[in-house]
Amino acid sequence: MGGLDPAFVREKLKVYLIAGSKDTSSPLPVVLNEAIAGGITLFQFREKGPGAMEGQMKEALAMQLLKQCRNSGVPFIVNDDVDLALQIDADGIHVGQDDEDAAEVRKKAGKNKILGVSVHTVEEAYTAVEAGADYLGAGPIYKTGSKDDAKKESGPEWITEIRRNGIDIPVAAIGGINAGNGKEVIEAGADGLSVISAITMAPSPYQAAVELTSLFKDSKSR
Ligand code: TZP
Ligand code: MG
Repeated sequence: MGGLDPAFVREKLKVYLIAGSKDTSSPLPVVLNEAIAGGITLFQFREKGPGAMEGQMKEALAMQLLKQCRNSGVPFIVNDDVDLALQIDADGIHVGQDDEDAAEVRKKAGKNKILGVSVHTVEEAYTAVEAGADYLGAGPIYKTGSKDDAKKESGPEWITEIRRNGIDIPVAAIGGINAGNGKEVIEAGADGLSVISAITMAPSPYQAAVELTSLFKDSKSR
């Protein structure tokens, strides 16, 4: 288990926007502001893909987004880049199975940063819990156009399977999730919905965030 109160993490995972500068057509800070106004509860900076920013440009954008998040009480997570996360004192780090080992990241980050780990098998899930993850990222649940090397979609059954195996830590579902299918994912046992395109490609990121938020008002979330 991670270092943070699971109830706190569960609350924060609900509407979890993930984005980098290549995921939006308007500037990312503009989209983030709208999404924050619409009620997102967590943000992950995931600067990936062809033309992604690096070095000082990446750090400057991260600082700007971090400031927006801090001003509105939305925790700020950095994807994969542990050095950047520590450098700017982000609220957390998310790593995949091909990134730095989660137990190492936990050691470097200390107890107070949120640590998320992507998992695709029950074995990986147990290992992530053991490594000190605060939450698991589970997906792709549905087909996604936002990740080139995404595995085949699992359906909400993957969430059910995690729960059936007695893994009770907070889980954020990811991959092809939107306001139309999010409810069944919550009902399968997910604590939160991680989305890229449902918000970044929406005609109104504000409205998209409002609709995702509303799913938690009448769902049987845990
Ligand atoms: N990991 C698994 S699917 C995915 C990531 C980062 C992309 C999710 O993007 P979208 O647009 O919400 O399907
Ligand atoms: Mg990764």
